[in-house]
Amino acid sequence: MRKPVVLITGASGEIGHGLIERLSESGNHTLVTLDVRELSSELKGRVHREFVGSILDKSLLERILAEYEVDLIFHLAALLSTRGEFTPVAAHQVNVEGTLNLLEFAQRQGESHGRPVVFVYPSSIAVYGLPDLATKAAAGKVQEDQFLQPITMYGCNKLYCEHLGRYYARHYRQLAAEPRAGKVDFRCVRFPGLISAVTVPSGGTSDFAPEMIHAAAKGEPYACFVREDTQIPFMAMPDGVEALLRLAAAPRGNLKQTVYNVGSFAPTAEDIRKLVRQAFPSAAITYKVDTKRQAIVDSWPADVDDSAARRDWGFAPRYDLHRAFGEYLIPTIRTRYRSDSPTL
Ligand code: AKB
Repeated sequence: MRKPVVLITGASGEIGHGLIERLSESGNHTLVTLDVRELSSELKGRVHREFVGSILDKSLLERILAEYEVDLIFHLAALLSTRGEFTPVAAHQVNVEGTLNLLEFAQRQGESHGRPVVFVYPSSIAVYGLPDLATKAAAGKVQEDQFLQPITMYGCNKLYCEHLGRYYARHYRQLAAEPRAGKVDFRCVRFPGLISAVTVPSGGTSDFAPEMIHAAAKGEPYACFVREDTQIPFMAMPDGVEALLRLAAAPRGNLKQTVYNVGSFAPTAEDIRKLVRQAFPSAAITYKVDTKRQAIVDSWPADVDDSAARRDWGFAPRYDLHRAFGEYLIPTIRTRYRSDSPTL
């Protein structure tokens, strides 16, 4: 008999780290992970089985399909927006072909055990593309269906995969003699920039905020690559993980849409710098604008309207900007970089 498990792809990344901690603490789930990078030694002990390999490797997915019965997938593997601009074809392969492989995997799982597979997919504010700063300022909190003209490969990939997920959930093989849709229960959140106190991001364009905080805690100078008035939404990692878990657990009937915005606070780069300097008064933070990365961040909304997520599945972030700094980021980061704590 195949074992029932939760599958997490991209498990070694920032979200995977927090998600594995939370799921393993609950003790209710058997976790199977898939990532090209090995899990940290701390996470290894928390999962039932770790597959080191690519989501593009179909024979590896076949093995997982043959051995395990999967009811819930968190498909986190992705190449982010900055990295994707250096390697757009690789980004498309991982972000689109990889997601297609996982959706097909979920479809086959659902067909084999007869239950819909809940497929939780983190999309991103990168799906938005506001044409200029005046439009961005006037738009304020954007809704799910506005300004969907992304300017990055990553944003295009995420937007397309939102549609692919909807296709698998509702219209898969619609002309076949026996309809097969309904085996993939696709649920998507559009994340803002995520800020973790325990991991440092890489390859994203919202990375200026977490990089600034971690550099200050390490006593290193930081040159912020966007202007001080730059504004996009952010969220503390525990709220991001909680959002994924809540969306996964929501009764199907409550979900009126497949894609939901989520957000917590929307500071400018200068707001973040001020809070970092309050916590680390000697932090040397300057601005050295990278006009190309700036253009990407300028195309993302200043904030998102997440009222649908609050209404349909009770999204309620714990941390606003001040609580995120005061109760999560600064205390945790101070401990993390104490000279006697182990490096991650
Ligand atoms: C990135 O910067 O690419 C990501 C994102 C906003 O999805 N952090």
